[in-house]
Amino acid sequence: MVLQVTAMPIERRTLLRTAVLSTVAVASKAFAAKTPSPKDTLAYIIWPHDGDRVHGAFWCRFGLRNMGITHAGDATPNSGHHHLLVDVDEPLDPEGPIPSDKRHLHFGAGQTETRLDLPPGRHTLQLILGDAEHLVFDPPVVSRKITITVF
Ligand SMILES: [Cu+2]
Repeated sequence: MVLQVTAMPIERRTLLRTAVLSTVAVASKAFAAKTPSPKDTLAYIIWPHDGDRVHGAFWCRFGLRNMGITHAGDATPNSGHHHLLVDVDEPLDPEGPIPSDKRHLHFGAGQTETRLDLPPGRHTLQLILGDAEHLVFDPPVVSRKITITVF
């Protein structure tokens, strides 16, 4: 098989490679088909504010403009559920679902607030909306990342 390819005129090999590459590109594009988010959507953290100092456990309140909140698994257009990223610096995998662990909190019941009890020190908080399958929207609906200090 390899010998046959090598024996081909160069033009033919290039064509073949191009065909294979474009098939891969189409496949990954189809796989990456994302749920669209409407224009002018805004996710934002209502409370606390960037730079706040909070004492002990606190309520974090989630804001969302121009889209609705629903539970995980519901694919109603223009709606999703909140995720709160706590001290997450690495970018999310744009193809995969939002991870679920102590730093990636899912609010699949449609919650718009949560009580956080973080250890003393500086922390970052950022909201990102996920679709029915916990995938990021296109374009992503993500809040500004805020930094707070717990004491
Ligand atoms: Cu989720």
